[in-house]
Amino acid sequence: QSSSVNSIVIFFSFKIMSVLFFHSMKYRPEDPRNPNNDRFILSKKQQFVDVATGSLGQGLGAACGMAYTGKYFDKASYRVFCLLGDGELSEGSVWEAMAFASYYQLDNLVAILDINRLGQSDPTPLQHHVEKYQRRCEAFGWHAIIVDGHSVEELCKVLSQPRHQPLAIIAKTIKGKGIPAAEDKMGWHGKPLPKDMAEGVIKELQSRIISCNKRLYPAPPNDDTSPVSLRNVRMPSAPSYKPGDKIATRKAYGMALAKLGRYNEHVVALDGDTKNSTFSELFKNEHPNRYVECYIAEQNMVSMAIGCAVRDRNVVFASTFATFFSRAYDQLRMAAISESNINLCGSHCGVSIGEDGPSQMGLEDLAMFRAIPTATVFYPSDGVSTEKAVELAANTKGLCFIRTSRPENNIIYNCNEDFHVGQAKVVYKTNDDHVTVVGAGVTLHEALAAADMLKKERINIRVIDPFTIKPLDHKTIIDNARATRGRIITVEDHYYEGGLGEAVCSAVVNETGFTVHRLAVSQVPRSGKPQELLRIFGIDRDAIAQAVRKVLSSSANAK
Ligand SMILES: Cc1ncc(C[n+]2csc(CCOP(=O)(O)OP(=O)(O)O)c2C)c(N)n1
Ligand SMILES: *[C@@H]1O[C@H](CO)[C@@H](O)[C@H](O)[C@H]1NC(C)=O
Ligand SMILES: *[C@@H]1O[C@H](CO)[C@@H](O)[C@H](O)[C@H]1NC(C)=O
Repeated sequence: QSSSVNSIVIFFSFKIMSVLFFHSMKYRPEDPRNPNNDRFILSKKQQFVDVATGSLGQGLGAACGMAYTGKYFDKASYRVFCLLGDGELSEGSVWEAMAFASYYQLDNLVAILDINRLGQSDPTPLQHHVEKYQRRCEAFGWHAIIVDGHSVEELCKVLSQPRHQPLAIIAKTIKGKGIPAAEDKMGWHGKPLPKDMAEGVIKELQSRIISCNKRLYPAPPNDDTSPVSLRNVRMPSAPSYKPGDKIATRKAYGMALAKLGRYNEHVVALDGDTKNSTFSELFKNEHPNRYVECYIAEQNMVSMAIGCAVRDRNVVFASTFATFFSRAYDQLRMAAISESNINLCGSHCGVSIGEDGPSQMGLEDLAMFRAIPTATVFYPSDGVSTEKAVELAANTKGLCFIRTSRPENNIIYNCNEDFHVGQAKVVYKTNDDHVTVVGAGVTLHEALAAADMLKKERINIRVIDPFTIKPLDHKTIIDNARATRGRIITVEDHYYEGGLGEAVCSAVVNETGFTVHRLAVSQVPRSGKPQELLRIFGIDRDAIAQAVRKVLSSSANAK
């Protein structure tokens, strides 16, 4: 039963798929992931080959990543074919990808638009007006050809043409063709045919297969894609910061990425017109051929990253302001489903960016990335740990997010300090501490300043830098907090929901006698000076010192 249902679903794009797989594509059928093979992306639903689809509108962006890699990084002859539905052409992300492909002249990319007139609950807005699709594609810089999507001859012919531009094949089709009861009719989307109807259709299909005794073999690909090894992408030397140096972690990110790229030729960087804010421009300056400007199209940038990382061709780092990854959250969620290995750097986190105001502040990004099962979330607090985060991210599977800050802060670590994913650092301690404070990024520095202030009042606190928020080092936090009678204060430049404080709460949920007091941003902020905003939102040194005093006086009262 289930195999017959699959056959019928495939049947809807039967001719297009057959022509691609038995006429146009070059590949080794016994080795589907061979780097020389042409790529195929079934954007219009179903899990297939390199990237998971199903959330519509994302396939062409991933296809752009594969085509860009083929043309500019691998410099190989494989081609990329992407089959799209007409329903998903209402997604803006498709048109971000269309603009990208023509700007970068991805002449190794073919998009086949299956114009079957029907979506899920309604006909598509343009129905069968194929000439309107053609004009749109042409306006985006593509060569666009209309064909009868049920004509094998027409499909073969158009797919054989030489190309100098990305090619859009606008295939006019009838949804459910060959099944009289379902042909061109609403109400059949995603539904299996009833058993008797399915049997009839399968019989009809089989009769056609039997009548053809010619065997079809795909053409083998050219073996012109060099093997790549992405194992052990290392920095050849330790960071070279000096105690007393001040640097913003966003700048340390750019310096670290440029350094990593110096010794590893498959490291590539993407950015969305923010390179002089995220400092990915330091990578671009040194490695211009391995930098891809994705312009202000963050959804496409994330899909591009996924496409570039496919088949382990590149170690990809994509950067923008942390907050702008929120508009690509669906792409990030799908990256997890695709088991994609991509690295993202979000700069300008929190209110500490200052004057640029709330629209530019990343205040939800920890919540967003923590919720993704395959994600590792780095939140480095100085130049040394940022460089280590970049190196670790390059070697960590899944989706890695590095959260960077705008203000300049002191170097706090020794250059030979060892860092690991899931390993926190105790950055300040005495043998008589009363409260454990967990901070990261700018708030770690505020916590250190609070420790100095409180020392004058003879109150000692312990300060912990989690380094990774996910996975969080439960053991270090619990062991140290136990030494401060279970008293914990968390302080973060992020909204309360889903951030550092909630991560620490869930780490200690089973401990008895622990209390967690959280400091975070509770309202939509405004523009202001960084230090002013830290004070107004209660996450600066004074707020931390005050919280420590309060925790101590309330536990004294409780006795
Ligand atoms: C979604 C998003 N991505 C990136 C940015 C960062 N950013 C702010 S202004 C700007 C350039 C905008 O250029 P344009 O639209 O031409 O504006 P104009 O030159 O007229 O100021 C960028 C990339 C942003 N604010 N929003
Ligand atoms: C980025 O570069 C542009 C062009 O040189 C400049 O106008 C802009 O101020 C720079 N932005 C930042 C944040 O430095
Ligand atoms: C808390 O205890 C429950 C029940 O034993 C366990 O499943 C869970 O993993 C524990 N959580 C943590 C964070 O230790």
